Amino acid sequence: MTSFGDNLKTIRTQLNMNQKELGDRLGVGQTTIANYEKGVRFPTGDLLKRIGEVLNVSIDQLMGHQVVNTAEEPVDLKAFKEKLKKCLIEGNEQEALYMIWQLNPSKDNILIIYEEILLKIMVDIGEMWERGEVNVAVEHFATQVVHKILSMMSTITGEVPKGKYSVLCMSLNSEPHTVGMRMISEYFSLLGITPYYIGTSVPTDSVIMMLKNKKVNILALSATMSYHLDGMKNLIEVVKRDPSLKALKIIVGGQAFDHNQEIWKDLGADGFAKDFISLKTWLEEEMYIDIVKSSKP
Ligand code: B12
Repeated sequence: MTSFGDNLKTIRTQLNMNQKELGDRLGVGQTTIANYEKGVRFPTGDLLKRIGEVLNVSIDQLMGHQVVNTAEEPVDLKAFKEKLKKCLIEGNEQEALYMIWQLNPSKDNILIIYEEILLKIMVDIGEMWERGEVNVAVEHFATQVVHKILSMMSTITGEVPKGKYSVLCMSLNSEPHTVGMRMISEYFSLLGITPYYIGTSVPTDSVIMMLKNKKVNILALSATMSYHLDGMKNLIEVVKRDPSLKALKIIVGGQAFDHNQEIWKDLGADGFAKDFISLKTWLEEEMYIDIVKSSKP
């Protein structure tokens, strides 16, 4: 199988089209095309489809595939997950993105992709790391590709009606585990709640400023390692003490709560959710947000 970048270059030059001409047709710069051809970037969402249309070739030809399964065929989830995991472990980012793209991510299958595929792959990789079968570099690589997949999915799941609520999403202190919070933030977006995802290691005064400037309604905090729970408690205390943030609600989650799900109460939070569905229930039952009206999942 030849790479996407090589195929793009071959097909483009066969058509006597230079990088700028192709970029103009697609509404992107010449350097973007150059980066695709060098294999340092990969087109997300509709762009891959549009490249195929402009060059008059199928996506399979662009990807160098001879035979592919289409998303209309039922997907064997277990086999799919294993194949995708292999791509992540072997460093095959392009193939990984393409596999997800082929699933046609939509509001109807997004939770399956999150929970049955991406989450399970990350848990498997964690177990492989524990057994010494993969090293930290592989774990980091897989994480970065999952972040890319999440970005790609958010561009192709389609327009979601924007509601009046917004949420600031972050992990605590130097918590390096960010995929869970990122996924949850994408999920908020699908529910029509505008997310501001700010990652990890953000100083408290910047967090407070953003909560105020963006008039955020919900603060979502994630911790995986239990030693970040103290930091979570401190941040919650500061936020709750601020009179201008009285209406703000705080929801917490992450693997740090796996051993004792009740500790969120001691932290001063307004709620805890262990996964996507319990988050949706909390939003509906505690925040009285009418999710059904605004979006599908
Ligand atoms: C990738 C990874 C890393 C990467 C993180 C990169 C990144 N940018 O994320 C790196 C390599 C940096 C890393 C480092 C470490 N890791 Co690590 N890591 C993982 C791994 C393999 C995957 C994590 C992941 O992405 N999971 C998938 C996501 C989707 O799941 P999730 O985070 O649980 O999120 C879900 C829910 O929890 C919930 N949720 C999460 N946040 C929130 C927030 C809200 C508001 C809500 C409502 C819900 C919610 O929603 C999500 C969807 O259901 C896990 C294995 C595992 N079982 O998860 C180990 C794991 C978490 N790591 C572990 C360890 C021990 C470490 C290290 C301490 C290793 C070391 N000795 O150095 C360091 C941490 C050092 C530090 N500074 O704290 C252990 C933790 C065990 C524990 N609890 O004590 C695990 C479980 C591996 C293992 N089996 O031992 N790790």
